Amino acid sequence: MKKILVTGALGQIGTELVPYLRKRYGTDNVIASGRRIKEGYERVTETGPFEVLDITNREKFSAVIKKHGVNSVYHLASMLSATGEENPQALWEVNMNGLINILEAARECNCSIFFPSSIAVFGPDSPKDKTPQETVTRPTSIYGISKISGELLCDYYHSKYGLDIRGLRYPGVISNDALPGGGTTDYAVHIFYDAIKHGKYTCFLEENSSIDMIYMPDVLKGAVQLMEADPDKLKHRNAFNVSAITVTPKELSTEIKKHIPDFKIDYEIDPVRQAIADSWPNSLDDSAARAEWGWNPQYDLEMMTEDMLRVLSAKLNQVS
Ligand code: AKB
Repeated sequence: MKKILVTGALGQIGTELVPYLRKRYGTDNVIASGRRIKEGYERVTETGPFEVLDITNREKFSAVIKKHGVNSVYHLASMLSATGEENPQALWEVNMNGLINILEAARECNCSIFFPSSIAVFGPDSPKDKTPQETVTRPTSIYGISKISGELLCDYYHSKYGLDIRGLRYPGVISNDALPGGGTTDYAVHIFYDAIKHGKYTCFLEENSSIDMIYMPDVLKGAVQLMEADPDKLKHRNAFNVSAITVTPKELSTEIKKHIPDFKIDYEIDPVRQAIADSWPNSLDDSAARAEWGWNPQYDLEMMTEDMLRVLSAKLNQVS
């Protein structure tokens, strides 16, 4: 029987992954965890087991794993690219030392691990378009450096200790429940909130900055599909490129305008986030994920935009 621990359960992905996993594997078999209990997140903290857990605390982490008999960890806790540039040392502590703690605890209990990596592993020397699965990486952001180091460390723990560690390189994640915190791709979520609330959005990236995105239902489906995939079919196992939507701020605003004709976008470029975006691929080649475990995202730009506006309009109108 699966006993799953989710770290970072109150983050953008965790808030939706926990209910998804609880529905699939049973409420009591999915233990959510986060650094503190946050108000407004009762849908995660009060609908099943929840542990207050700082991943930099190795002893507490091992104790939680043992207490619940955990045999699989979805390790989502991470600092993102923009906040990482404000405090690189703090990012290293969370992203790298946190990961080592999880790998070590997993080694004791032979847990499987899901480790989300990112398009941030690529850098200015990587091919820009349809960036291949295997190519030059050499990231320049501290976040990207932590993610490529994490990928290598996960591969090492697999080959050295036989741990079953799998993971994806996420592009920007678009969702309508918890907001993303401190990423370069966050514009693609904020634009929807501002379009509905104010009819306009000021974007911190240039209009033609192309970055790949995926919509949350595909994120959830992909993570579980990879973790349930037949290991004999996985040539890579870890760090799969995945993508669904290749888009620029201008193209996204044009799509939103089809639904909100008066919507306006202007630009106030944030040099830190623009430099990060410029160092990342314009688009990814995700053929390895498609071939090895059947990655097949459902949502394209049109479907995602329509769904985001429908769900968020209902939610925001309810609040006001
Ligand atoms: C970020 O923008 O930092 C993240 C990512 C692409 O990993 N959303």
